[in-house]
Amino acid sequence: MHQTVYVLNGPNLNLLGTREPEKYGHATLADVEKLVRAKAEGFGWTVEFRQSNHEGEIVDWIQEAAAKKAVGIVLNPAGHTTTSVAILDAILAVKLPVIETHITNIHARESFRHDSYISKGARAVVCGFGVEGYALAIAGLAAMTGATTGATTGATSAAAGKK
Ligand code: CA2
Repeated sequence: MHQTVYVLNGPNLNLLGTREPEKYGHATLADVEKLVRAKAEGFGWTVEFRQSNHEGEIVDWIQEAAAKKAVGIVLNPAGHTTTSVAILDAILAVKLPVIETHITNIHARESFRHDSYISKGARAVVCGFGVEGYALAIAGLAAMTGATTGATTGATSAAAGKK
């Protein structure tokens, strides 16, 4: 059965590619979704890709990911990064591996962006690689959960003589 990775995006990331391209690049969130699906497919994973401007909705999705036994979560908490005890508490409660991902290098930006609450619960952090960071986060999650490439379908696994 396919495992699922949740890729969750916080406030204003729906604007990606349409505003401030000098900071966030020209790729849209739909482009990021395509990139993530292609990367995750290589590990035999399906993707729940979502964006919300509402903190509580992100908390609900983190709990949903655990209830559905997701393999892990790639999370760009955006503007909630340095404020959200609620998202941190959800991460700590569910015990799923969370890869905190930022498009920009938050440490090279204003000091108020540096001290992430989310990092206190995340298993790893990716930042500064542009939207390619999402694909790196998927690859990192695969490495830490022992997923292998090539196991894309039951048919190919069966052909290789595996269960
Ligand atoms: O670098 C990142 O991915 C951030 O999480 C982006 C957040 C920012 O608050 C964090 O410090 C770093 C901002 C997301 C807003 O997204 C926009 C995208 C395009 C245009 C305007 C906003």
